[in-house]
Amino acid sequence: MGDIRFPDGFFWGAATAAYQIEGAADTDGRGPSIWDTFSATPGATAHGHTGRIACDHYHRFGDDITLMKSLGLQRYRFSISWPRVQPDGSGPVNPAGLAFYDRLVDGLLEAGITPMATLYHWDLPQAVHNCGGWPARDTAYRFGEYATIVADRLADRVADWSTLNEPWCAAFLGYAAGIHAPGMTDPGASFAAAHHLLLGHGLAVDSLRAAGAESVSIVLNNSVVRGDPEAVKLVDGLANRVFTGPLFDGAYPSDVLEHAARFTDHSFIQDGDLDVISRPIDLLGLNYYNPTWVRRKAGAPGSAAHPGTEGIDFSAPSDLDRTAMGWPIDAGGLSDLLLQAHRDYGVPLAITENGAAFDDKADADGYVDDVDRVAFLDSHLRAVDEAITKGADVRGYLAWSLMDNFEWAEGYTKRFGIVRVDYDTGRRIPKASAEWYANVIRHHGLST
Ligand code: GBH
Repeated sequence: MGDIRFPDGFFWGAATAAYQIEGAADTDGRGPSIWDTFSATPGATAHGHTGRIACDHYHRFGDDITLMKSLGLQRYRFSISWPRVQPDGSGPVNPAGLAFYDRLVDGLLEAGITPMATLYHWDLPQAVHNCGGWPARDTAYRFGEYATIVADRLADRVADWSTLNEPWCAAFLGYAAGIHAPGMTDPGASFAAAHHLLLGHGLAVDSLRAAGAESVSIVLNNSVVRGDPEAVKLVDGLANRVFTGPLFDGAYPSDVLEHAARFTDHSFIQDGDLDVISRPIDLLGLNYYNPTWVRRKAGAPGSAAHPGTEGIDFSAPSDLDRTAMGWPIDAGGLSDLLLQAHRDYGVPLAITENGAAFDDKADADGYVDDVDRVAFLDSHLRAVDEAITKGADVRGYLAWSLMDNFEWAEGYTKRFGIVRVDYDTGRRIPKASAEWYANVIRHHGLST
């Protein structure tokens, strides 16, 4: 094995999301989101943790930009909190909320870091939920309007935009499995939510184009599904094709519609919707953590996040190493993901999240020698290189995450950062993986 160099122009960075890092939940006129409500519900998150303070990035963003610069990050992917910008999710704009993202973007540009903004990373305004949330069609129109507000303000300085982060999680973890906000367990509602997320995406693409955005994308967490062909087809439909069919082919796959008919009459799909949903995009962002294994097994309960999968076993091979989340480690899945997407969608790709939680042990100075995370990132970057060598058009890589943060249902018990956050003091301490990553960026590749 020789040294690995990535293509000219291939970009390097890290990602975060608003609710996971900002804190300042009641500051400067921010309205409540479904994650404020959900995380305050007893039993919903580990130890009842919430994002009310999180990493206090809202007040520390200046130092965080300095940190990013010191690591040599070329790009920073963050999300914008809809309820900070529009506290009720419709009607009046909160000028102080928009001004925060103004300062963040200006600070990034001053530091020479290219901002990549995501409009929605799961923090739906509570007021929009109270009007029906994603299962209600109106939410898509509200999202399109919010997109216009944000794009009109920032698109003169932000070139790279994503509409949604992982609509699968928003729809199926939020409305079918109930493990994410708003905590519903109604499969029919989850299919309606998926459709309205897609419609909202299409409307937001129009908003972004009208404001002059240069590059418009959506971020998906496509599953690499391995196992029995019949089970693979079903789960691939529920995890991937239910989104990529409408987005890239302008139609729902008939097998997915037939399967979902058990839970819904599909009356939420209206004339013209698929034209809006399938507006051309410039880039597909893919988040990768691990593959999904499925096989027929009598009596298996299936996965609540994949409605109608009773009789399918979702367990991964027991010989694989696992992260602190219990997720199996399989770097090869990342090249499979990229090659499948390259073959099927005909659009440039980027890895918009990849990383892992490990059982970090900090020394007395707060330093973490996270050799396991370095090995994880190294093997996954080799998988990206392999996919590129085999022809995939991959434009860049973003590590998840810049820093430890509020890991949704797991609260602060799981750490994904390349930078440690001391939650008592708020101090940021780069881990060994951050130093290693800075070196990868400097060399534009890996040495063997
Ligand atoms: C990403 O989602 C998020 O974008 C980010 O905010 C988060 O912090 C990060 O990953 C780490 O969790 O089939 O029910 O067993 C992760 C996406 C996709 C992880 C589905 C778990 C299996 C769910 N996830 N996956 S299930």
